[in-house]
Amino acid sequence: MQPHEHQPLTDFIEYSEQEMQARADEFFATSKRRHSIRKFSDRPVSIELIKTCIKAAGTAPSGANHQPWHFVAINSMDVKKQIREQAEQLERSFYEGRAGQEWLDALKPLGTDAQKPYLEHAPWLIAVFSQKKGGLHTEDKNTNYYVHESVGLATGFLIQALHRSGLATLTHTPKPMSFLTEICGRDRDNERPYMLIIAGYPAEDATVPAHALQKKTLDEIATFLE
Ligand code: IYR
Repeated sequence: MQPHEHQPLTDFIEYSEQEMQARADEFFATSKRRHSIRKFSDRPVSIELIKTCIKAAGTAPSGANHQPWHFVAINSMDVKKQIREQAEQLERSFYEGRAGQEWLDALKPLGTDAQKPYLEHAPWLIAVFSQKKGGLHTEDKNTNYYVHESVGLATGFLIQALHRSGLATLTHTPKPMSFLTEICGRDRDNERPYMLIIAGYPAEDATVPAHALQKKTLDEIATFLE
């Protein structure tokens, strides 16, 4: 198959309208059960599961199908420790002033602070990197398009894949995140750390902030022009 050729769509599945609604209902119910948690168990999770979730993330749509992302899945105790140390150092300066009062007030209902023990306790940290240059082939050095949008979509796919597999997740974006480039040994010229995803089983005493359970209504988030 030449790159410019098209092939028939053979894997689209058509459902009855009733089944479609049931599937949408089920997906909504499942998505509603995903909560960011900040207390993880150290119970191990197989690398195979993580690999499959990353493969699912890699199916996300992307600008010109360049797939401008790279995932570094970290289970090494030593690397997780380094990440925790560096992240906590940054978070301390964030909470001690860099954030500013408005941001600190916005975070109050979540109860977050500079302590990030989960960065060490959770079995897996997945560092997501975006790539400025690339292409369909890893070695390509063409311009990538809609990089933020593409990597955001892939990260969303990853979070859903992890959740649907039965893992709890948390997104983490320490600022600046450049220390992840060093620790993960990535190319500082072409790649930017995009987000850190923490994945594992929740600790027995994991909680969800009431604030995080308040989701906007459909009327608030959507408009229908019929
Ligand atoms: N990165 C910090 C602060 C933080 C910022 C936002 I916006 C959040 O939604 C949650 C936390 C931290 O992880 O504590």
